[in-house]
Amino acid sequence: MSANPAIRHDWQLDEVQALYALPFNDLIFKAQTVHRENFDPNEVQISSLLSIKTGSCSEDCGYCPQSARYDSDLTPEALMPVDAVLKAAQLAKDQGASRFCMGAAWRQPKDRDVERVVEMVQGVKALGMETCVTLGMLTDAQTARLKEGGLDYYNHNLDTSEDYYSEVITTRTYQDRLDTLARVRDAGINVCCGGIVGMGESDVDRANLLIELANLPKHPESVPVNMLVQVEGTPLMGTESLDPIIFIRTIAVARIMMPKSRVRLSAGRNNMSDEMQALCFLAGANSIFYGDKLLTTDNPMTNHDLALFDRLGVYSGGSSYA
Ligand code: SAM
Ligand code: DTB
Ligand code: SF4
Repeated sequence: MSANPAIRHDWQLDEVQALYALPFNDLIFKAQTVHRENFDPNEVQISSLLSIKTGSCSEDCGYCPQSARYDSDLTPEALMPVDAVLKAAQLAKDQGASRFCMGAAWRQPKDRDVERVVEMVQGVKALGMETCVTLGMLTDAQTARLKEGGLDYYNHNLDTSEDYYSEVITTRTYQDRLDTLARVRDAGINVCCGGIVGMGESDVDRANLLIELANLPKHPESVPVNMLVQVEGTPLMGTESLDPIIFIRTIAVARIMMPKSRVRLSAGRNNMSDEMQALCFLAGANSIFYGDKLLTTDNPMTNHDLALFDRLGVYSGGSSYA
């Protein structure tokens, strides 16, 4: 348990529901107050994503265009060569990203894949950027190898509540995800863990996802909050879209529950207005995925994001865990 009483790991459903139910202005005020106590309120950290291995994934995640089981219009690509990855990282750096996140469509990597990823991590670090990878489930030895290779962050999402999880994914369990997260944490790698909303889950599921995240032994240093990107061919295509106000409330509640974590406004920004994103920053989001592409789907153009930052007086900054 943390020595800081503001950092809690004992959140209960009724109190999280009470936060969600606050009048919007009261909730945003509370979240912004917590935000200002812990961060520079006008600073947003920016991470760029690259899909280093695309498609043909054996898992059945119902939201994901990269699953081999669904007929999305995607061209699979083998693991990229290291030099091509470093070129993309340099471009992301030149555009202003401080962290480079490399994602692979694997259930779990092979040991030889991890060796190639370690080369990528070392090359990206040499460019002066922070590194993050998301490769699926890991063994103890693979986790240790990534730590030894200098990896800064590992992204592995819980995606939704434990109850709703089996509606979305059947090929690996919630416990599998918790086990990987524990391995990453125990190896001393920073944890990036969040979820997706807008998958047809209930209010209780959203509250329970945030409870799972906040009640981990240590809060994830980064918490990506993704709005489902609906992709043709995936089972979740056609899901009723989530009220944007509930999305903003989710950001605010995450900020209150995990006061020192970077809350990242993640997938789905391409379908959000500038005004909605401004409200997300007001609610405590202080990180984005930046660059014209997420992994396989579109993200806002970099010049649009830079113009938005300018209009909001927001600047990009460091990513240290307060
Ligand atoms: N294959 C690895 C895994 O699943 O752990 C790493 C890559 S996977 C694409 C990383 C995360 O992207 C998923 O856990 C999910 O949260 C998010 N994601 C994937 N497709 C998405 C979509 N259509 N909309 C929103 N988030 C999505
Ligand atoms: C995360 O939480 N969101 C990112 C990153 N971690 C790897 C991925 C979003 C993917 C959106 C769908 C796509 O572009 O394929
Ligand atoms: Fe595979 Fe990851 Fe997509 Fe699931 S989310 S299908 S594990 S790439």
